[in-house]
Amino acid sequence: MGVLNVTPDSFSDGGRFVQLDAALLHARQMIDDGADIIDIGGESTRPGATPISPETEMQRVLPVLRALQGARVPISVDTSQPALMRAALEEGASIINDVRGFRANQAVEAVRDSDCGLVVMHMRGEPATMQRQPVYDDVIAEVSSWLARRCDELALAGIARERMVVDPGFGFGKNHEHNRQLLASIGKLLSVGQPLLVGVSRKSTLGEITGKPAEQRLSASLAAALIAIEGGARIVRVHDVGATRDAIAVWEAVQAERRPAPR
Ligand code: 7PJ
Repeated sequence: MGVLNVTPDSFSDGGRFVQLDAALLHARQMIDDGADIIDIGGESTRPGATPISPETEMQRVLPVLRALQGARVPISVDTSQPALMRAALEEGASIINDVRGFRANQAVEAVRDSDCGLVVMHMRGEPATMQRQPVYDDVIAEVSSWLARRCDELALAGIARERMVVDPGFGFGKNHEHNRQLLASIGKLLSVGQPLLVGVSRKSTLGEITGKPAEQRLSASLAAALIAIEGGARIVRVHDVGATRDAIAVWEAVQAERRPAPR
């Protein structure tokens, strides 16, 4: 899943893709580089980010989505706003990726009667405050049981489980130690029973480990993506699609040798 930020203040692309043309060029490049999904986001959810109005978010996302109609790959929209979810589905989006797990009033209704995929992410708190000393007894158990319960609730509300993917939400109400613990035990999230999506690309935890700023976290992001995949993640949400494709190709080639030969 290639990240297409259309936020002027998104931390790693620094607002370079606000312009529609630039966004489209970037999306096409990611598709050429082998992205299977493009994830368009118009709300900055970086720690400490101030909320934006639903109108602003729609104005950022919808023109890009419209221009990507007919793309070879499914388009995902990264939003928590029910109005944008509805509009995006009308404009042909295939997936709604909600960092708040469809908890907003009317979010479930907005997606229920379509057949879109849902990315159900765990976040503790809100972006403005979520990094103020989050506390967990056992981060993997708590995130895992929250995701399982949220999927149960969504299923009860009438959404087929086949439509749901879960995501522990790296950096969303988690400190660096929590993020490392989550990545170390990522496979335990498979017990939720839904495919797993992981987004660690360029995140600050990788900066903490390597001492590098966001634009120099490619190698760290590749290492983290491979750890996630080895642990069982089915989708990785990344900025650097071509490089991640190559890293995965090496892993897959080796993985093929690990399988017992058919007899
Ligand atoms: C994630 C996301 C993530 C999902 C962002 C960033 C911050 N959606 N949207 N998972 N992160 N599903 O790209 O660093 O980890 S925005």
